[in-house]
Amino acid sequence: MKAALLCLFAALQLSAISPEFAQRRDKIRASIPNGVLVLFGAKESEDLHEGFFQETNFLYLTGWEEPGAILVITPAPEKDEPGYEARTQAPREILFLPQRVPAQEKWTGRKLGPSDPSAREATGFADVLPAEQFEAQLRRLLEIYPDLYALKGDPAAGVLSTIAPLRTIKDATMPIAHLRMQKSASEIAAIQKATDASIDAHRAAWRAIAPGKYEYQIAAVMVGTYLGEGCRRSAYAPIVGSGPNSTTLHYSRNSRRMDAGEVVVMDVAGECDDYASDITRTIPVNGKFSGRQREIYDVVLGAQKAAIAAVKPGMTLGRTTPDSLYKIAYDYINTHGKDLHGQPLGKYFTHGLSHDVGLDVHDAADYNQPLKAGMVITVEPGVYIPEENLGVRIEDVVLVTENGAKVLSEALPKDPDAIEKALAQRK
Ligand SMILES: [Mn+2]
Repeated sequence: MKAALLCLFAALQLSAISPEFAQRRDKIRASIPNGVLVLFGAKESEDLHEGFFQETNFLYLTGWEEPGAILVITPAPEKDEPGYEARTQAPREILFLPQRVPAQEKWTGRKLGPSDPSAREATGFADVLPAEQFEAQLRRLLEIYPDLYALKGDPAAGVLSTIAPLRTIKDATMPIAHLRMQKSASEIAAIQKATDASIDAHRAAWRAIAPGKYEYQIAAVMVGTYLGEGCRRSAYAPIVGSGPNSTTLHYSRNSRRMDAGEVVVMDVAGECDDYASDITRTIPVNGKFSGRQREIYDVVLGAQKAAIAAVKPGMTLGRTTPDSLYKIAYDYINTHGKDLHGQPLGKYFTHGLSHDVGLDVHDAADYNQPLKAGMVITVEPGVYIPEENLGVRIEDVVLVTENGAKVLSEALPKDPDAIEKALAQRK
């Protein structure tokens, strides 16, 4: 049954020739009036820690997963604009591919070259040219279009100021982010696949956890689970923080021995078919929350439930924006429970409530924009009290719908009784 499901999901992964990528390029065209958009794909790296992974904006617009490519897009010409005739004749999009390097291919495999007869069919681009023609083609297009768009901060984009030193380079990050924020059905399916594999990882961790075990042993079980289900890598460095480490937000050494009486925060998820998930649970190492641990846990859970109940189009993620989900969670935490000095707990909620999730775990986003149906965000309040060696974070992946929220990670229990019940079933 499970194998059949995995096959079904694998079939959902889009290849470059899916019309969805061409549709995304059509949409971005409307955001670059008078300009040429240039995006550089990732290059093959000498760093052996990871295999090749495409730059995510490039991947979003092309689906192309081979190194060293360059994407150029021009806007659709509008009648009455200057140079209309020349603009109608310019290509709307070009994919530049590097020439094949047989010596390199011995190491990392056969690539598609620009003169390969199947280049157009395999990429979904009508114009596929050799990368060495990029400069000449760009210069030609810049005679027709005054503006140049690229990703600000991309080191590869530095070459653009050499080719066109007098052009102002406009930042394409936000126009692309506005598209990336709105997930399609196939993107939501990929996030769900990553989420389901990550839920299995958390369940496996719960079975493995016991006083005397080390954090890395739990991390190993979790990573092994989602890699075994077809995820290609972790969506971020796994965080397994017990006792005092539960209060460090991005603790990732995972080197400590866990003891009875402590909680362990597990913020661990996989990336499958290029899409991330992001899930956190906090559980008692010995299977039972202490009274104080449960007190703090219930505050965080109450805040998370209040924020999820309020998710709907129009709400915001900022700390001070109107209709803020963060404020709902913060106010709940600050009015429930106390620290050891009788002070409210708001000051122990030391990070944001939410971020977008997609190709990147902290996905491209414009946090000044209110939520819309089709966005996928986390809801992850936390309370971290170093003085008590007690940190609690609960994080779910949530799809914004027209009517509210669909919690994609709902199948993983978070009610404290349900967690204790699951832990009681360990051998
Ligand atoms: Mn997160």
